[in-house]
Amino acid sequence: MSESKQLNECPDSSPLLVGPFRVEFSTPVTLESVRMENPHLQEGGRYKPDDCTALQKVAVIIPFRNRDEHLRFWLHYLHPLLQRQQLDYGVYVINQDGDSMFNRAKLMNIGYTEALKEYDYDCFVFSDVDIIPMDDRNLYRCFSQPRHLSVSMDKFGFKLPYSQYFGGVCSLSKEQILKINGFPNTYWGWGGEDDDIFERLYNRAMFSSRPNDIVGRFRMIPHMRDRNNNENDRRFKRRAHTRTLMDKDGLNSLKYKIVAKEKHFLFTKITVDVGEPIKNTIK
Ligand code: BGN
Repeated sequence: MSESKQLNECPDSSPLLVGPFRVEFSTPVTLESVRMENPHLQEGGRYKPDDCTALQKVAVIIPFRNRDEHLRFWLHYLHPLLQRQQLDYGVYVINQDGDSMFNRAKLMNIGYTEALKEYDYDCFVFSDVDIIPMDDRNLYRCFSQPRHLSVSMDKFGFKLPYSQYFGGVCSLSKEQILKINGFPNTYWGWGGEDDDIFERLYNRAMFSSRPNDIVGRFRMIPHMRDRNNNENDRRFKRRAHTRTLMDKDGLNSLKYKIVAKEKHFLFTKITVDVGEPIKNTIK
């Protein structure tokens, strides 16, 4: 048997990048068409370049519930982009089961934990399902500081809504995630969990690195607020306690049940029971 040939490391800057590209949501896409466009993927939405060794092993984690149409657009734009970036990557859709209030940050913790059971990932990109980059020079990988990628979104007039904003798409290495005990499990409903993560970083002497506002452009797929993702009216009080709660509320207190694990061609879908908010934890 011939030995597998020794590959060189991929270059720091991929020769396959095209820069800005057009993003639109008026032509629907199907899973079949996306599959045809991405013949080099492996089952479960996995890929690695075959002519060089990728610089990082990246798990892309998408907190999810009932957004199949958005997911199709996401897969249509992101699979080709991630391949042009020459990453060794896998796409994990973490699907919240049932109708309880949505818990984005807990789904992120679960995605981190479950992806690591499958492969030795060293970098984690967390992305909302409805946020699509417009420039492939915005690298979906990790940096010496945690990174906020979605800095210039159409819905905010292509600028940051505020300087500490950390929502949308971000990347953290395994080490960076462990330093902050992962993400909070106790933000149910819309808002505040991204600010909690920013505060965790600050408390561990890290900051958010960012691309510039040209490379960092994104489009959001227009939609109505989901059912059971109401504004969390406890978020301000909870956020005020991040510094003292971050060592207790995170990866070390994470509890969930796996309901189903499906390997689709374009992604791995993990459906989880995240439980329900405990009443009156913080008044
Ligand atoms: C902010 C929300 C973020 C959200 C952005 C953008 C809060 C503060 C809670 C302490 N933060 O206002 O969670 O990502 O808007 O929509 O509500």
